Amino acid sequence: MLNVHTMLWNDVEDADLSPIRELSGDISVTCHSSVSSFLAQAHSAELVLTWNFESDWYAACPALSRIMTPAAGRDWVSPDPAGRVSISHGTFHGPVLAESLVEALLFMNRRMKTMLANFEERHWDRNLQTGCPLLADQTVLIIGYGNIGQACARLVHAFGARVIGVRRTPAASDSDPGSPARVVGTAQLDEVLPMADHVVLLLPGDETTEGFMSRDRLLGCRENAFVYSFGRGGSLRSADLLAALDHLGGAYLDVTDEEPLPPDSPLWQHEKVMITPHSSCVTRSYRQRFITEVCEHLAQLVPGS
Ligand code: OXD
Repeated sequence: MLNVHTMLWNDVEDADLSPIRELSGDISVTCHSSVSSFLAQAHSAELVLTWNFESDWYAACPALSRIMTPAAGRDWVSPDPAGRVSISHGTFHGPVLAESLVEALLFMNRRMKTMLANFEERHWDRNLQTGCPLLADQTVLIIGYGNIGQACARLVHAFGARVIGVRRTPAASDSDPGSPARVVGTAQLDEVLPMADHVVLLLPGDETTEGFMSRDRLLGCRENAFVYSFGRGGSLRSADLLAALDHLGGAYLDVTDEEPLPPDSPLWQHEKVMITPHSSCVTRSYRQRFITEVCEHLAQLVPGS
C-alpha cells in the first residue's frame, strides 16, 4: 500500500482525487484540511501533495520519499535538510500562462484600459485604436526562457510576432529550425532590449533576480514599450517601474514586489498600468492538470496501475 497524503484544497472533492484512487487499490489517499491534522498522521506519509512544506515538518515524516507541489515556483516548499526527500513541481503551467500572456499583450496593444474607461463613460471613440500596431508587426522579448517561456513563445509566434528569448544559457535546441524564438544569453540582454515592443518578465524569485529589471534596464527599453511581469514580483521593483513609466507605453503586472499590492500603491491608479492578482495560472483545469501529473508519476511507482 502506498500512502499518499494531501494538503491541497480545503474543498477537495472526491472527483478531484478519484483518478489517483482509480489507478490502483494499492494506493490510499488521506486528505487534510489543516497542518495539525497532517502532522498528527504524517508518520505514514510516503508521498505528500501540498502547496507548502516547512523544513521542520520533515522530522515527522520518516516514510516520506517525495513531495509533489502544483506550484511552478520554488518559493513554498523548503528542501529536506537531510536531503532524503525529493521535491517535484508542476510542469503544466506553460499553456495556461501563455494564454494569460496573450490576453495581456492584446489588452495593452489594443488600448483596452482606455476602451473600458470609454465604455464606462458611454463614450464612442472610433479612433482610439488607429495608432495600434498588430502583434504580427512587433517584437516580443521573453526574459526567462524555460518551459513556460517556451510555451509563451509558441503562442505569441503563432500571431506572427517576432520573438526573442533570453535565458542564462541558451540550449542547442534553441537554434532548431522550428524554434519559435531567437534565443540569446543574459549577456546580450542590453543589446536586444531596445528591439522589443513588449518585454515579458518570467523570472523566478531568488537573489539573482531581485531587482533584475532595474530602472536603467527599463529606460533601456524602446520608448513606449510595454513591460509585463508574470514571474516573481521582486524582479521588477515598484519604485523602479514608477520612475520609468513616463518612458514606457505601460506595464501589465500579474505579480508585484509586495503581494497583495497595498491599496495605497500609486501603481493602482496609474493610467498606464494594469494589475491582476498573481492569477495568470488560475484556470478551471488547474486541479485536473496537476492530478494528471501525479497519476503519471504514480503509474511508474505502483505495479499493475
Ligand atoms: C506558481 C505560481 O509558482 O502560480 O505556480 O506563481
